Amino acid sequence: MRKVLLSCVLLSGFISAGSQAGDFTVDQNKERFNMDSLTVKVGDNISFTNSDTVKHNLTVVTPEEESNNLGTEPPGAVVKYSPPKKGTYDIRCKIHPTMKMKIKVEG
Ligand SMILES: [Cu+2]
Repeated sequence: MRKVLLSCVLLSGFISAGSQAGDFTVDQNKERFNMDSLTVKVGDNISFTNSDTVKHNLTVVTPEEESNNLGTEPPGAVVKYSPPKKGTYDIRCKIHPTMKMKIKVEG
């Protein structure tokens, strides 16, 4: 009986730790990302903040080369993205072609 209870406690601890998504923030300022690359896990949440005085328009290119336009982002806006699977994602701005960064997603 005690053994069963212990394994339930261990299992529930494992499940809650496993489902805890991380939160990351990438800033855009002076038409640049504040980092070249970021490593996250599947299901983590990434917030792209626009600290610029101009608008941006982020596009996520998935490991399968699919393009997801995250829409126009006015100054002060926050756009969120959560990568659905592992692999390397390219983040670009449709307005500023020099803005590029990579997100590496681990399983
Ligand atoms: Cu931009």
